[in-house]
Amino acid sequence: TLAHVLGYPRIGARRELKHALEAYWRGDGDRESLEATGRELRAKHWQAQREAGLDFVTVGDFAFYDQVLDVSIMLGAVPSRFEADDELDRGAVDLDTAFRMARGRAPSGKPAAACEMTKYFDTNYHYLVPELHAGQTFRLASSRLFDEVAEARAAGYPVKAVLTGPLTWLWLGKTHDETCDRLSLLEALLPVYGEILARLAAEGVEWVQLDEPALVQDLPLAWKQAYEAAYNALQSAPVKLLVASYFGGLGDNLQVAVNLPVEGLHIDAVRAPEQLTAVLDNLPAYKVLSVGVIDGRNVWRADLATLRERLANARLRLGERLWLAPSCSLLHVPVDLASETELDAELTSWLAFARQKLDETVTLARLLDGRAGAAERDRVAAATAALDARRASPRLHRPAVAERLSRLGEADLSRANPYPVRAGAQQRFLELPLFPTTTIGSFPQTAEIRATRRAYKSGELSRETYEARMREAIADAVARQEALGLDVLVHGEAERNDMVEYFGEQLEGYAFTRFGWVQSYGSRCVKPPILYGDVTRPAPMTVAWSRYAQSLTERPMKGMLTGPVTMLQWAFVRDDQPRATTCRQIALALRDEVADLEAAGLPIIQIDEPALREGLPLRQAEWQGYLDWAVDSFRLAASVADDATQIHTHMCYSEFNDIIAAIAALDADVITIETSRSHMELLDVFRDFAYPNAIGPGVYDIHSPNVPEVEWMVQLLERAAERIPVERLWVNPDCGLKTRDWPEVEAALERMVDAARELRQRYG
Ligand code: THG
Ligand code: ZN
Repeated sequence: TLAHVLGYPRIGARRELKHALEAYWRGDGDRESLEATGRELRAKHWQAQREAGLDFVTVGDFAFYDQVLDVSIMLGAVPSRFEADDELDRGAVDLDTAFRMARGRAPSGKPAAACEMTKYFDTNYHYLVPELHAGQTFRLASSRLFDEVAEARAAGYPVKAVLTGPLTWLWLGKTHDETCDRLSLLEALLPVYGEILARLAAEGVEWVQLDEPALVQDLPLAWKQAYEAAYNALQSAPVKLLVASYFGGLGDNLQVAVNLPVEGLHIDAVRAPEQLTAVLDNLPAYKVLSVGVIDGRNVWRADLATLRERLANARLRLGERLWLAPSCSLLHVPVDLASETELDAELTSWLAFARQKLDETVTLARLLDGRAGAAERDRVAAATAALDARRASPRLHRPAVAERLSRLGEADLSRANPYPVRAGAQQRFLELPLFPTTTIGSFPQTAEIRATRRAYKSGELSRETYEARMREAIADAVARQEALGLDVLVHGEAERNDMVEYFGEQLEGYAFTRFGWVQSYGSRCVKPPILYGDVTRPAPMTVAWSRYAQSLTERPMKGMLTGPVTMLQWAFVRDDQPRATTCRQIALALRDEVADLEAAGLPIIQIDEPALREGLPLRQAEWQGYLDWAVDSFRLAASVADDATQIHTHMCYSEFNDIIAAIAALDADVITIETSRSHMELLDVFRDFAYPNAIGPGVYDIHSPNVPEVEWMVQLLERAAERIPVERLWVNPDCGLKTRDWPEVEAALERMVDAARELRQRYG
């Protein structure tokens, strides 16, 4: 049984890639030292794979920014606004072009619209969306992959190359012109894929993995047929192809997938264990089946003894044609558990990060082959003992939590009165003008604020000094907002590292790591907390900061919380109970925080749910089940508030069409959303649905450093007013401001307040 991985994390155990990239972008380090860091990281990762005993090293999973972007570049799919004059002549696209596409710079150095970035399937990883247009041509425009193959071969490693397959690459792309169907570009694309495969063969590669996770989604008929046609066209390539599906089951695409004219298929047997039998029953006799059995999306240690039993039949039926791997690329888990010297020993024994998952994969392969020695047997025994201990651990269960959940009824999920009644009570108390102005919550995280937090965490700064400094930052933010004339203020979140990690650190049932970074996009990483046990809130989490902020002003202050779905979605979640149950537990903890904020005198409480939409299952048939518990969880957290307390929520994606009913069912009094880039056309769905509550459509794009014009924002709000009654419109930026700096924030907000005043005159 051959053991391999679909991909390995590339940031490095100490985020070496992040540091090298940011140094290069700052101008502190040349291209050669960046390339050297890349080579060192690849060498380390291949060595880890071989040390663990994998049969191949995987080449092509490395990328300086994003692996989908690298495929776009290899295919020559570079939008013209990024193309340097001499690039076409040179024939190869430069790494700096890739960075310009990702970061939004023209070759001249002037700003250019960056390529759109969006979530990769249902992960928290963002890829750069391929920009497609009618009549597009493709060409082999980068030799990076071949160079990396040569690098691995020179080091003596057996190589399996990987890149995104042609259908999934098109599936992930977007055309801006409605008349252009992405699929129409396939014919032009395939010859370049053919060329890539031939070049890989010439470099001595036997196996090429083509990632096709689109196979686990609902595909239109034309796409299913295109799979067949595309792989027929690639059949003559002088390499063996392994088509990799992951993140779910093949479902109605199973026949298409098993019958593709390729030498191997990878399936995800973690998310969809039930499909193993069906695939075995349908797999042509010549084909390799790579079974993804080690969880590539979570951090729990694998139950090797149980997996061995589950796979015995597959081994019997497939013999040498069975391969083993983690379910998907290990990009989505932290690098190495061995770095976590401060995590308690018991919890550590329940976990496996990328490096440990290599060992698990190899051990299982050896067990199935009957070539397990003492080392493998020890590993199995250790895993069994740790998992038995985990199941029996009193740290997992807090009976009071289950009991409290079981006592909840419908009444606990609803506010006392419907929105119109609440809105009246709130207005009597808040006395806000028409078109009230506010911001989303965070203000610039200055270098000083970050340094203060680091110094406090490392013990250099006392708690008293730290808290005093944070109070200064809050007072500063409040003073600036008063001077700007904003109507509803925020404290600015200086004390928060990340909107999920901050709460995770204060809740029981969560653990957090020191080096458990996972790439989010480019050089940016997040450190998802590990949700291992029943969730409780030992003490209020935000009340002291919010109360202090409110004490500084007569104007209403918003208390700021991260919602239960986002807390779940951006964490590594326990796998021993339904996610819905875990989400409700988080919601209960937040419910207590809402009650405490209200009691502390905060008249408005915002519960952010930016991850609500990305939590949608990859198959539409499962959407409603998810939305039901997701909405219930939000309502459970929010509905403890009095009628007169105004509940806000914020979401920062822009596709509401699919889920507008669920958004309305949240029953937040005010929702702030990202709309500026669509010229308010996104509000059409709210109008058509007759969305009943108040909306703050973002009036400027905070991702751009440009300061918006007053007249521009006035026009946007007039367009909004054509769709939403003015009594229910708010005025705000389209997202939090923590990544910006103060001068541009103040300049933009000043104009935003002017725009609101102008509108009050027109509509007042
Ligand atoms: N938190 C978490 N997940 C997220 C976001 C978040 N996913 C979606 C979106 N926001 C991703 N955006 C970012 C933006 C900035 C950073 C990470 C993800 C970032 N990270 C710091 C870095 O890499 O240097 C580390 C942060 C820290 O010091 O804790 O800047 O907001 N969970
Ligand atoms: Zn946002």
